[in-house]
Amino acid sequence: MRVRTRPIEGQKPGTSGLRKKTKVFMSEGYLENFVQSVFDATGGAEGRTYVVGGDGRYFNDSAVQVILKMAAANGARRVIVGRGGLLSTPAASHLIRLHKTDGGLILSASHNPGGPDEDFGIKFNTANGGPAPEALTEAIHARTQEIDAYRLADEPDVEIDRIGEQHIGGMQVSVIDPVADYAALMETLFDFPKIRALFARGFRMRFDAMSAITGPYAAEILEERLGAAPGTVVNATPLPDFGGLHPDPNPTWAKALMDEMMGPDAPDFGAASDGDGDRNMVVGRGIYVAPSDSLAVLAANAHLAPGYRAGLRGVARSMPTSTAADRVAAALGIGSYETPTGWKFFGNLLDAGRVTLCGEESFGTGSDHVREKDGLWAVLLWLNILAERKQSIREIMEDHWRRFGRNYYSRHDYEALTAELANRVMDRLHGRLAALPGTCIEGMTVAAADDFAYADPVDGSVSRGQGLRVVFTDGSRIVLRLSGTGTEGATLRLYLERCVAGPEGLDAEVQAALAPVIRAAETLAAIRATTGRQGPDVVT
Ligand code: VG1
Ligand code: CO
Repeated sequence: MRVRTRPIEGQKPGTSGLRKKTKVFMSEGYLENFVQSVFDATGGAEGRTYVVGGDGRYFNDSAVQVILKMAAANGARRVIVGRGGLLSTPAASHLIRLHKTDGGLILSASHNPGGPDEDFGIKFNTANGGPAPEALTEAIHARTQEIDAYRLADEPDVEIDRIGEQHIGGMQVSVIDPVADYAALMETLFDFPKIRALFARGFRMRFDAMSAITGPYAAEILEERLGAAPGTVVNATPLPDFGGLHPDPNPTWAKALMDEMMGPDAPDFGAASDGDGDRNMVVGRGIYVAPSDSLAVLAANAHLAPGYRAGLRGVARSMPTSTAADRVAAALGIGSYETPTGWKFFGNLLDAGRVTLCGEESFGTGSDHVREKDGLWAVLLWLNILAERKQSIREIMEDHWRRFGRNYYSRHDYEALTAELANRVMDRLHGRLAALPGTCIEGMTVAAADDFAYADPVDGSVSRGQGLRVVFTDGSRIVLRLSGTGTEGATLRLYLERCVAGPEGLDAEVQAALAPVIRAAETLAAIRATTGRQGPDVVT
C-alpha cells in the first residue's frame, strides 16, 4: 500500500549513516521516510536484492520488519536477513559482496548506547559492500526533503528467528545464520591451525564483546574453531541496551578489560569490539595498543597471515589518525593515502586495488576482504601475527618503535557542548590558520595549517571541511574537528600527535610525552578557555 507522508527535517546522514534518538526513529513515518528515500535515490527497489540486519539494539527487530515490508512493496526480489535480524556491520558487508546484492541496510548506532532513551541508526551500503559515498548520502537527504509517500506491504511479520526461505508477497526473504559466512571468510584469511596451536600451548585471551553483536561471532570463532578456553569471550550475549553501557571499545568504556589486562594475573592478549562489531581495541599484558599503532603494526606484519602473504598494495588512514602507518608504507615501498574521517572514503581506494589495509584512530581497522572496518578481523590478524612471531605484544610494540620510531598519540573529546560554543572554537582556529605557518608555539614551528579537503584520487570527487589541522616542522600535529555521529549537542575532537624518531625516548607516558602539543593546542584553539571546561570528557 501507498502511505502518504511529509518530509521530516534533519534526515541527513553523518559520518556513518543517520543516527538519532531511538524515540525519534520510532516516531511516525521516520524510519519509513528514510528507507523510501534510500530506495528512491538509488533508482527504486524493483527487482533488486538487499542484505538487512543490525546490531540487536532496542527497536532493531521492529525496524527489520518495516524494512522487509517496504522492500516487498517497492518490488524488491529478495532480501537476505540475519537470524533474529542480527548482523555485524562487517558480516553485512561480506554478505552484500558474497551474494552480489544491490546493497544493504544496516541498523546500528555503532558505539552509541542503545535502548528506548538512547540511540538508533540506519546506514545504506552499496553493492561493493561499503557505506554509501557522500554524493549518494546527499541525494538520499535531498529525497527526504521532498518525499510525499512511501510503500509498505500490508502483510504479517516475517519469522526472523527461523532460518530458511519465506515470502512477503512476491519477495523472497532468506533468513540465514549471521555468523557462518563471516567465519568461513576468516578461515580463508588466517592460519587457523597455527592460532589453534597457540591456544593449545596455553596462550590466554580475554575478549570483551560488550554485550553487543560480536559476542556470537567471537564465541564461535575463538572458542569453537580456535580452541580458546571456554569463558574467553565475556559479555557475549547481545543485549538491546548493551547492559546500559556504551559499547565503545576504548580504555574508558572497556574499563573492566583494561583493569584485568593491567592487573597481576593478566592474560596474554585482551580485545574488545563495539556495538556493531566494526571496531576493535587491542591490549597486551600491561600494555595498551593505540589504534594508530595497531594499524602500523598490522601493516608491517600482515604478510605473516596467509591472506596477505603476497604483500600489501598500499595503506590508507583517516587524516586524524597518526602517521605511524605512513612510515611503514614508506619502508615497504607501497602507497599511503590520507582520507577524511569515515569508512566511506576508503571504498574507492579498496575497489581500485590501491590499498589493502585501512585504519582510523577511532579503533577501526580493516582490509579489502570487506568494505567496512572489522573488529574481529583485526583481532584475528593480531593472533596470527602473535602465533607466527612467538613474542608478547609488548615485545612486538617495542620492536616496532625501535624500527620505525614512535608516534605518541591521543584524542581528547569534549562532549555535550552547545553547537554555538563548539562552532566558536572551530571558527576561531579556522580564522587563524592562514597566519600560522612559520610561527613558533611551545618551541615548535608551524609548517602548515589548513582546513582539510580531500580529492578522491579514483573518481576525483572533492570533500571539503574535513577537519582543521596544524602540522609542525618536527612532524607533530594538532587536528580539530566536530563529531558527525552524535545525537545530542556537539562533540569536539582534538587529536594530538608527536613523533619521536628513537632510539631514545620511546617509553614515555603518552600524555606526558604529548604535553607540549597539548599546551600548543590550547594556545591555538582555546577550547578550555572558550568552553569553560577543565579538560576533556574522554581521553583515548
Ligand atoms: C566516529 C569516528 C570515525 C568513525 C565513525 C564511525 O566519527 O571518529 O573515525 O569512522 O565514528 O564509527 P565522528 O564523526 O563521531 O568522529 V562506528 O564504529 O561509530 O560506525
Ligand atoms: Co561501529
